[in-house]
Amino acid sequence: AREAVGRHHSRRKGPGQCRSVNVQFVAAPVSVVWSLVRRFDRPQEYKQFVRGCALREGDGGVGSVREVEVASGLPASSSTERLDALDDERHVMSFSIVGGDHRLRNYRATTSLHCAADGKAGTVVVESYVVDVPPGNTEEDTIAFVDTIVRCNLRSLACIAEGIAGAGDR
Ligand code: A8S
Repeated sequence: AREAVGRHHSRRKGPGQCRSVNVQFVAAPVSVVWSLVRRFDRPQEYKQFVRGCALREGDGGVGSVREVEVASGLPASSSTERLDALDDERHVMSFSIVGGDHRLRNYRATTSLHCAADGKAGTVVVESYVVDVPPGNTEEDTIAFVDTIVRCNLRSLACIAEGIAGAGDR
C-alpha cells in the first residue's frame, strides 16, 4: 500500500506552493467509495460545501470541466475544475482548479483508494494536493485552511459510503 500511495501522490510542490496529504479510513468496500469519488459531475453527493454542480465540458470523463457552486458562508461562490485523471482499475482520480472567485490558484488534487490491509471490508482513502500560497498568506495558514476543507470532505465521504454499505448488508 505504501508503494501504491507513493506512486500516486509524489507530485512536487514548486516555489511559492504548499503540499499536504490527508488519509481517511472508510468502513466500506472500495467499490462503494469509488462509486462516489468517480462521479466528477456530482461532488455534492459527499462534499458538504458544494451546493450545486454543472458540467461545462465533457461527459464526466477525463478532460471534463465542472462549475461548482459553493455553499453560502464561505469566502467563495464558485469554482471551475477540470478532471485530469480517472482510473477505474487503480481507483485514482485527479482534478485541477482552473478558475473561480476564490484564492486557491493552481490547486491540483489526487485521490486514491486502497483496500484496507486488515481483512475487513475497508478502504483507505489518500488525498494529496498542491496549491499556490496566496499572496499575503503563509504556507502554514494555507495548509490549515485547505486541510480543514479536505478532511471535512473525507469524513463526509466515509459517512455516506458507510451508510450505503450498511444498507446493503441489511
Ligand atoms: C475540494 C477541495 C477544496 C475546495 C475548496 C479545497 C472550495 O470549494 C471551498 C472554499 C474555497 O475558498 C475554495 O475537493 C473553493 O473541493 C469550499 C471554492 C475551491
